[in-house]
Amino acid sequence: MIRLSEKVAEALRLKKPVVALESTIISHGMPYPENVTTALAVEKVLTDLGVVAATIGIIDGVGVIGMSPEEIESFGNHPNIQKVSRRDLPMVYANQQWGATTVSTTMILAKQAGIHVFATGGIGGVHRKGNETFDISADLQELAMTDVTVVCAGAKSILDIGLTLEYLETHGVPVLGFQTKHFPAFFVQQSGFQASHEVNDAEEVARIMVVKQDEGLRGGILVAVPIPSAHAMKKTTMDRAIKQAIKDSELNQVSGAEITPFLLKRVNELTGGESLASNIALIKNNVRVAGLIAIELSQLRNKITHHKVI
Ligand code: PSU
Ligand code: MN
Repeated sequence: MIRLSEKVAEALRLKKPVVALESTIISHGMPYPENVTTALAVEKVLTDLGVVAATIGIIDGVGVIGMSPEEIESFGNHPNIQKVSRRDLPMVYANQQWGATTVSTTMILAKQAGIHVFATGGIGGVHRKGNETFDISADLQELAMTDVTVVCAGAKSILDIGLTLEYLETHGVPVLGFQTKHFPAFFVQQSGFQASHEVNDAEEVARIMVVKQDEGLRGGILVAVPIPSAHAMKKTTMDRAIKQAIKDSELNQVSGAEITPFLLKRVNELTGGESLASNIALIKNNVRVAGLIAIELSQLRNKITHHKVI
C-alpha cells in the first residue's frame, strides 16, 4: 500500500539520512498558499543539510513516501481533503481515496518505509475535559507503539498538556526537551510542564534512539524543541485566542476528528499573521533539528554495521 519516491528509496538503500514530514499540517494546519510554500521550504532546509525529505500523504489509496512538489501543491490547494488517522487508514486504502496523514498515520507509513525520524509542528494529545470526553489523539497511542522519533515544538495549549504528558509517561514514551528542561507549548517556549529528560544535542538523541531500538523497547520518542525566542508569541495573546476558539467550538458543537482542525483554524484566524509567521519559523527549526538527528543516526548505524563486518 506504500510507494517510495526514487530519491527516498535510494537514500534508504544507501543508509543515508531521511526525515519524514506529515501532510495534515499542509491541509489543516495552515492556510493556502503559505501551507504549500512552507512545505516546500522545509524540504529545502533538509536538502541544504544533505538530508532527503519524505513528505507523506495518501494519493488514490496509495501511501506516498516522498511527495512531489506538484502533489504537495494539490494537498495544499484541495478544499476538503480528508484527515486520516490510524482508524481511517483501511477505508482510504480500500476506496482508493486521497488522505492527509496525521502524526499517527505518518508514523505508521514512515516506519513501514524504514524512516525513523519525523518532523512536525505540534502533536495531538489529550483534549481539555478529556477526562469527560475521552478525546485523546491517536498520536499518543502511536507514540506508545511505533518506533519513530517525532520532533515537534510541544503541543498547543488547545490541549490539556499536563494530561498529555501523563499519558505519554504511562505508555513509556520518553519526552526529550531539546536543550531545555521545559516542555514547550508550540507558540510559547514553556508550557509550565517539564520534559521527562533534557538532551544536549542531536547526537544524544540518536544514541538514545539506537539503545531504545536495540533493546527492543517498543514505541517512539518525542523530541520537544522550543520555538526560537525571536519568533515566540506572548502567552497572554495565545491564551486569549485559545480560550475564544474553545468557546466557539462548544457553541458550534464541534466534536470528534473535527475538533482539532476547527481549533487550529480558529486560532489562526484570531491571531492572524503573527501566529502564521511563528508557525512557519518553528516548523523550519524543528525540521533542522530532525535533519541533524537523522544525520547522527545514519552515522551511528553505519559505524555499527562496519564494526560488525570486521
Ligand atoms: N496540532 C497542531 N498542528 C497540526 C495538528 C495538531 O498544532 O497540524 C494535526 C496533526 O496532524 C496531528 C493531528 O497529528 O492534528 C491530531 O489530530 P487529532 O487531535 O484529531 O488526533
Ligand atoms: Mn480526537
